[in-house]
Amino acid sequence: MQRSASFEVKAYPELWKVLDIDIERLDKMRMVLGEVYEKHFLSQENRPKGMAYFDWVISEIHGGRIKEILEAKREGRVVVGIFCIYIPEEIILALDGICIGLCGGSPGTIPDAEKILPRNICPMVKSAFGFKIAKVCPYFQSVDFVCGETTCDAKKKTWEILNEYISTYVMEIPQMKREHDKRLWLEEVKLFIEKMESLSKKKLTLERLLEGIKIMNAKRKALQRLNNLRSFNPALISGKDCLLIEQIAFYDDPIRFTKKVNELCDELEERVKRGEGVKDPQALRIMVSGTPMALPNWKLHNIVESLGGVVVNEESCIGTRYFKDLMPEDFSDLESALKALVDRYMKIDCSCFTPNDERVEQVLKEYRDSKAEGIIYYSLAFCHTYNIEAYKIQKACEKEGIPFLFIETDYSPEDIGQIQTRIEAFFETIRERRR
Ligand code: BJ8
Repeated sequence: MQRSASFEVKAYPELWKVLDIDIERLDKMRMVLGEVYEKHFLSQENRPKGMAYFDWVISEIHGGRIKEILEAKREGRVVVGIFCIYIPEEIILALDGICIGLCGGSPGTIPDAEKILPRNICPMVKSAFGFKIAKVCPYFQSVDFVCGETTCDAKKKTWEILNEYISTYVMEIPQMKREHDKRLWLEEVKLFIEKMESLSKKKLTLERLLEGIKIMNAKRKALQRLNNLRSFNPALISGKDCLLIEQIAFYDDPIRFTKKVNELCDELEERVKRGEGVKDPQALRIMVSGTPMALPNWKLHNIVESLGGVVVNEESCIGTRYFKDLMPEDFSDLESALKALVDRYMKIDCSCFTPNDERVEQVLKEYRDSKAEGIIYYSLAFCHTYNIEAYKIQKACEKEGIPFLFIETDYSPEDIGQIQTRIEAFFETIRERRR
């Protein structure tokens, strides 16, 4: 193994061998991750002490958590890889399963994917697919199956090819929210339950489902609590650290994760009392809205915060869209619990739906709640639905007098300079309004 940076993402060559990983390549990737992490995260001043746990998760990302997952598999638990927050985690947990987010946020595996997939599709899809075919993701190598969905064309057609590498189940997500779309989604949820029941050899009961609901509600409440604390000025925690936590939410054990997020929130509440923060009270407060940023995509946050701003909210699936809605916890029968679950998931305002007007309202609400001073709309290249929906969000922002900047980008570092220049000009506009 090569010498590592002083922040070490630990190597697990023996474990990687068992998982049929390209060891040499993953070893190089973990070195790069360690260096980038040290540079962008550990260099921040006055970070809350509670971030030490999340640093530890990153240091163990290629092994520690994998060991836990493999141990759980030995106990008969089913491990499911997902790419979308529409996949009902409550059901996976209710049947004792483990849910792992596999969206790709690294440019490193895109050339692998482009040997098979077209170049002009979403980088998130290419990155994830590349991780599988290059055998450099211990999570992809550990899951029992992956559950894809039909949210966008890039994903939907990629699943057909991904199935050649790993068992790929697909849930059909309706693209409208009429009553018969909800019925279709309920049927899809029931088919998914059958799939999980046959693999786990367990039967879904109301009691089990309530357990899953309670775990997810607690996790989502902790993330809501953290997000609410971002409305204070001076900022108690950087946007980068919050994004990192939102990304880790898709890998970590949910009960431990919830406990650690709540401990961090306790610490941040103490900071409120002391009036202590991590940024200058004059730092420009920016809300990000749009496509999800999967680990280790920290590009936009790095730029915003290196220019003296602070990101105070992510209206995104790796962000508020994941945790804004909870489930009721009182049901008398399984069928009504499943109907409520369908209603809860149908509130997710992904741009793959038409119409999707509730997202406009949600963006404005989050802007007000986070006390942001401007919105950066972030769209991954070739994500047509988010890209097109920017028009409506921009129009609503103009009507409300909210400074708005649209950025379409991918994972390559090539446009960083150009994005920096545009954000600097955007900051100037916001400063003008302050004067
Ligand atoms: S509920 S946002 S997680 S689909 S992969 S749609 S970025 S082109 S991720 Fe998503 Fe579910 Fe919707 Fe959320 Fe666009 Fe890329 Fe498609 Fe994407």
